[in-house]
Amino acid sequence: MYFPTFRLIGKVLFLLTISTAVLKAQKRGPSGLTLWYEQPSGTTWENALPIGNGMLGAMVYGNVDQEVIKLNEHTLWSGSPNRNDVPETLGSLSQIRQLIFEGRQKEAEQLSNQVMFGKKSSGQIFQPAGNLHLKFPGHETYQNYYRGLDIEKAITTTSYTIGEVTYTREAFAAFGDRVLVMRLTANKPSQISFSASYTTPHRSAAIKVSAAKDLTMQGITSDHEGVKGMVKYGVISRFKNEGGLVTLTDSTINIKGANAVTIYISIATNFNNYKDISADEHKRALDYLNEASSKSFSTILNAHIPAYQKYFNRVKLDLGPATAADLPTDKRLMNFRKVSDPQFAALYYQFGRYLLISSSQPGGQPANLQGIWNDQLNPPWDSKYTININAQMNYWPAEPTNLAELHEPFLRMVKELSETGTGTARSMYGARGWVAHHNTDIWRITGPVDGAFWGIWNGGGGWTSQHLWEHYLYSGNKRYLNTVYPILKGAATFYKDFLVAHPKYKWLVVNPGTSPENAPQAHGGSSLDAGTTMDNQIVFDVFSTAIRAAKILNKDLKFVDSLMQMRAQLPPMQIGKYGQLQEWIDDVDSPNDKHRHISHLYGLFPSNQISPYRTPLLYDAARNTLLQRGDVSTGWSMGWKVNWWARMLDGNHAYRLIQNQLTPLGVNPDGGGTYNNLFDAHPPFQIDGNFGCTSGMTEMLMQSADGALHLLPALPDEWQRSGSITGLRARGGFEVIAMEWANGKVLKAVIKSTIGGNLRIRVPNQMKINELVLKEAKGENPNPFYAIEKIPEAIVSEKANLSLPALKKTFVYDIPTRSDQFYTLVLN
Ligand code: FUC
Repeated sequence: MYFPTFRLIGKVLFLLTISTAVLKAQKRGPSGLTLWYEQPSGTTWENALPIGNGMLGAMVYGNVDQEVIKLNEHTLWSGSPNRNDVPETLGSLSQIRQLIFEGRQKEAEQLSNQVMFGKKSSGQIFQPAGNLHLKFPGHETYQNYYRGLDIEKAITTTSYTIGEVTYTREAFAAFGDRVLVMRLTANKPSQISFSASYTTPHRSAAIKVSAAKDLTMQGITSDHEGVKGMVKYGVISRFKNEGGLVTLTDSTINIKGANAVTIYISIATNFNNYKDISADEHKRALDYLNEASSKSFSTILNAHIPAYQKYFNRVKLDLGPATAADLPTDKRLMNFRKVSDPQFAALYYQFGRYLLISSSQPGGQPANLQGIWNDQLNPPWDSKYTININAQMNYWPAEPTNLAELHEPFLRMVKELSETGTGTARSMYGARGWVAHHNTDIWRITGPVDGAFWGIWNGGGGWTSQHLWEHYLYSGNKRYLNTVYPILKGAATFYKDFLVAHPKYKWLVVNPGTSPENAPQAHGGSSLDAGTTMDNQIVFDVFSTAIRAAKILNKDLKFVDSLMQMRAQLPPMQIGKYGQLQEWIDDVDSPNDKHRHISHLYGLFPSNQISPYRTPLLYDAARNTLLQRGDVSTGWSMGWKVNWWARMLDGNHAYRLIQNQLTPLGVNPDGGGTYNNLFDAHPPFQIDGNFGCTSGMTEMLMQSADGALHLLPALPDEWQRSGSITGLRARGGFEVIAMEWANGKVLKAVIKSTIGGNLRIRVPNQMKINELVLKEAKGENPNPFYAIEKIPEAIVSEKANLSLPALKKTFVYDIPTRSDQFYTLVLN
């Protein structure tokens, strides 16, 4: 029998299946690297999709009849050049120190609050530029809605259908041009009709349509905490219509019946640098606009994609199958902690890299607490730079995920802090060198902010300065080291002058200090102390890097001697009665303390003072501390924990943290999570959690801080089966061009040496090179980039119950390398 209708139905079904598959594939991008949704953002900022080119940022809502694009520019900050040093501190310094040494921390805190705080600005605010609105009459009802952010191309798309017409909007922050661009099209002619206007949360801004038919907005940023707002900004949007009619009012641009429209948005300020705001913002914005708008949409887009991909494509990550890629991103997020979706973890990883590329470009400002995206006049913590963890965390992925150039804005900020911080060290503490406390802003303030509990901590300079050293360790560029050496020396000089002998222990300690934002019960709820573990670890690193840099550059040998002598008098790390790494100089930690900051594990990550191979007791104590503090916490805290568990070589625990972090906000009781647009939730949104997790995932796959280039140090069961990564960078100028694994074993690793030297590699299985089975290496790695300072023996409480770690067998090989050569290792 022959049933033609059945065959027809079959054919239609077949075609339908094919076209749905094609549509789905289009939605999620060819490699699944698209965030996409089936509904508009509505009024929720954390639903909108971020675009940015380091100088400009925008959140695209994808709302259908009332589109909104929230605009940012990297230098648009409240206030003006100012300093917040408190010279009155010097007169009370010895009294504050004395009180702390006597165990009267609360009194020391009260005195510090009187003397040091409440007089000066606690830092200025990263402020928004305003909003561009596009109103589409008659678009209230629609079908086939889609919006997505393709992070392989750095472009957002919104599309929907009304009747027979499919409308598409594409938007991106141009790499190569200094504008945001949006293009509106339809699949039928003469369909694009809308009116465009601005709104702004700023109190006063002049909005008008200019003689050149541009939509313009000019304003000035806020006064804040006694500092006059003097950053002037201009926003200029130009509308290029293809067909149709343009009419204008004083403050709106109306377009009717166009075939397509391209919108160019330019934003600029008068900011030149932290001391100089004398530029002409309007001329700047107009120059950028004229330059860009002379080019077509496709010309700008064709330049944009390769300029962006120059960074993005350096790392490709495959963690396993895209089992759930057909689901929209918010649904995948909802499911992630319950199902296996390794490709979602890879998407999140790459989203972290996308965010860094989009919010931190050479010549621009460093990524702030929200990257470059903020729509509020008074955002949480001013969206500024908190340098007792958060700003540093933003830059953890920069070197290993092959975005070293994007470290530049942060490194330049450290240089500028060393300039302003010299005055702070002198006037507040009578010390040479430079210092920064726990916050800074675009004006590079280095004085204390908020209150003694948080702000008296003075390790911000020491810690941020270590990024300069790390940048050198990855590149091996001696000329660069020479240029930053004075900053490293200055950070060490500050501590040389500032350290005092502890009357009870005789060690040299930072006083006053804190262990950021935490306080033991035993100190009456005060955070102030002398010789906290984190402060000791930071000073140890600051001295060690200054010593090593000076030796490499063959300079300041007397200075080196004095630092070595002082370093030997720093407190060693201590292990307390609960088997924990002590946070304080006395054994006063509580095993029930769940505080989000675990500052004393700075020594485990980002530093390398605690190691499973070199310091097993400290390693066990750090593990106990991590277990006592628990997993779920604020977003960034969980991001840091991914890195710590990776350094613990415990991939499964690190993975649990990723699951906790990749949980919709509100599900973790008392903890953060992730918003629909994959922004990390403290809550509120803080970008550090995104960057921290991307860094942590890198540490799970590769580490290079502990004497070797370690492949697959902490691979969780979830990613064991098979996977690959390309382009990671390791210390000593090595690049892991490609690595493939299966069943937890490294199948193949191609490593490029850029500067030569011994490649010591640590792997979970035996490997061979050129058919030669490698011999296991012994002793210290002779490569100077892998040299590690000897850590003083820990002091261990008699009550501490410690167990030496049972480490998985690894294989360690030495391969002598030459610069610009490739080395291929394969599974034996
Ligand atoms: C530190 C943290 C807070 C927050 C703020 C920006 O003060 O303790 O949790 O992340 O920075």
